[in-house]
Amino acid sequence: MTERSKSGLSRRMLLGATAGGAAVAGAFGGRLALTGGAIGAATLATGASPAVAAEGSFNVAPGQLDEFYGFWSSGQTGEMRILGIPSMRELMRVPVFNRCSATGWGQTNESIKIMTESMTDKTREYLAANGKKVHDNGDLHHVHMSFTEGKYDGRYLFMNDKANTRVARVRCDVMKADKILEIPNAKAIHGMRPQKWPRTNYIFANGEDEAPLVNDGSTMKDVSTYVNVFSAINADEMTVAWQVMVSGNLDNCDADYEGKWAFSTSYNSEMGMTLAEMTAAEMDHIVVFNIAEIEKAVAAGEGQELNGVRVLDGRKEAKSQFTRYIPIANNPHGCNMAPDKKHLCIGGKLSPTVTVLDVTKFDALFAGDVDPRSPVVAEPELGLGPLHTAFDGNGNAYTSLFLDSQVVKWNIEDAIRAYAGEKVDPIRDKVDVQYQPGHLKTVEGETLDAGSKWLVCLCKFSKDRFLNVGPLKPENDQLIDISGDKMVVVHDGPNFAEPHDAIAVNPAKLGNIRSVWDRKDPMWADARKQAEADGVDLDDWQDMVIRDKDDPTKVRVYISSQAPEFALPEFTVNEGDEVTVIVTNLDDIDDLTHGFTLGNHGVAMEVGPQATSSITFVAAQPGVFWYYCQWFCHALHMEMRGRMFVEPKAA
Ligand code: K7E
Ligand code: CUA
Ligand code: CA
Repeated sequence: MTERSKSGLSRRMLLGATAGGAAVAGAFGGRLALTGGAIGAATLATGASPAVAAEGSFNVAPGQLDEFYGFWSSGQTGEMRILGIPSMRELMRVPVFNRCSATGWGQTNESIKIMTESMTDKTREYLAANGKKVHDNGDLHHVHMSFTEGKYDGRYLFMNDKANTRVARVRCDVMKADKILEIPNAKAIHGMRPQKWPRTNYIFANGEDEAPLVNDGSTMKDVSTYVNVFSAINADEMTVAWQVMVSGNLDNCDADYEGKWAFSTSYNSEMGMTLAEMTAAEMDHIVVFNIAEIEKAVAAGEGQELNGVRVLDGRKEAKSQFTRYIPIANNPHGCNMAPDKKHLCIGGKLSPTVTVLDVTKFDALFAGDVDPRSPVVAEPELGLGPLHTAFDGNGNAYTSLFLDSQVVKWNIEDAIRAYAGEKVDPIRDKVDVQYQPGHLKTVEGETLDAGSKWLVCLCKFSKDRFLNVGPLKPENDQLIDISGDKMVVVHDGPNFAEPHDAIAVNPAKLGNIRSVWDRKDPMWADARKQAEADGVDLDDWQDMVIRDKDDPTKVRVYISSQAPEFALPEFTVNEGDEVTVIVTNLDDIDDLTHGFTLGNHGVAMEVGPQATSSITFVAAQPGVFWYYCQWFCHALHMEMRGRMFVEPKAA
């Protein structure tokens, strides 16, 4: 029955096979098969029928606004999404690591600058060798907001790209990315969290894949030369502040409420290269990073400088004051700091437990020779495949059970009492979700403002929940009402590949969101400088074509737009010219976006109210080409168009 892979471990075992046998499957007791109809049957049997679901209440009628913002990752789509909670309506998509047909992200000069200015030289050379400027993809797992004193402050959102080892920042005032940083030395940024206290000075970023630190081919198969790298990013400047080498890979991370620690889970303390090797040990670990000790060493110039970054050695054998390793049952995943400022919850994944650590006991770990497990204050057995944990404001935790396809609500203090030997059951409730949940989030649950009304649960499989759309199915982001004693699933939200994580934020924290751009926005500072050099006033009516004095094959076309007209109904260039079209939207009305699409040239961009956007291409084909505004802006939007004439080269 089981499909054995080369490693001898079957995929179905890890996903919860019905057949036992191997140690892993045995540990799970494998209740649900992923394939076949077992999930649906199990769910019906436990009574999650539509009648039950209808008990939960939420109603966001047409025209009504949602209570909360949801900021969603999109995994391999590479963008950030904004949803409304509780309606789960998708409000906006914000391209970040991906390229976007609608907005021209990855095409406009402004976005290319953001995507490339903090790229390593190696990547720039690699892309150039492949005829590209930017990567076409990203894998965005985690979106988190900047903090001030343990609470969201509405300034920025930060997010990782596992695929190309990047961290990006999105400005909350305009909901556009303004910095994309490629992290040198590390590989595959996965877990990523902002420092919570006193403010987000750092973004902590885990390197998931291990590799030689100087990865130039001089050593490749000798695994003993591999390291994993933990990075701290200066969140204001979006530069790498420092890095620490660690033993074992790094999965998820979080930070405390005192600004003293960061911590990361490691599922591969074995430093294994195959599945069997990565799951071989009884225990893996979490790594605790001592921020003050690291900062001191960085200031003193300890360690080595590599690709412009100070790298310290925090590996086990280095026995440094930078790190401590706390053994945790095999292959942990989630890493979530509770809003009680004290407890850190580690999802067991292959173990049915969540390990609760008291972070106030971490000082002792660094002070002397104590049992590395001494900060463990509870280890409740919650169900199969615990991944991530969310928190409400009342001392309860909510853990996703991947294999059981459930969310379990449990009480942290009761779990601590049970661990100390008292006869209490910390589990308060369990609810079936559809199916195989990963991250889950309460409103502002990773902050001191944790809410107790909604829980969003991001399920990896939707299976039978929606009309069949072909072999590729949507994910299922479910909304759970947690305001009562019983959790109630109240909404299914199909979602495209592939939300890993989300946060929910009170709109009161986002009072700075603009509807119209500031004409002086730094986003198009380069275009403004160029316009000044060209004697063009970027804030006034523009309808000029300027040929570069030094390089006559370069042409700049300045076009202002005001609904429903482009200032230039036509312009002429020569075949082979490098043309830069700079469009400024002079409309200053809420919701009045224009666009510029040039027919048969693959050229398109969004130009928001009061914004300037520019795009550069080579006019390689002679003839007449229409450009048009692709954003419906006016009753005469169709008429908002013009012609580019490309004069043929003299034969
Ligand atoms: Cu946050 Cu999906 Cu990258 Cu867990 S990870 S599920
Ligand atoms: Cu301007 Cu459509
Ligand atoms: Ca392991």
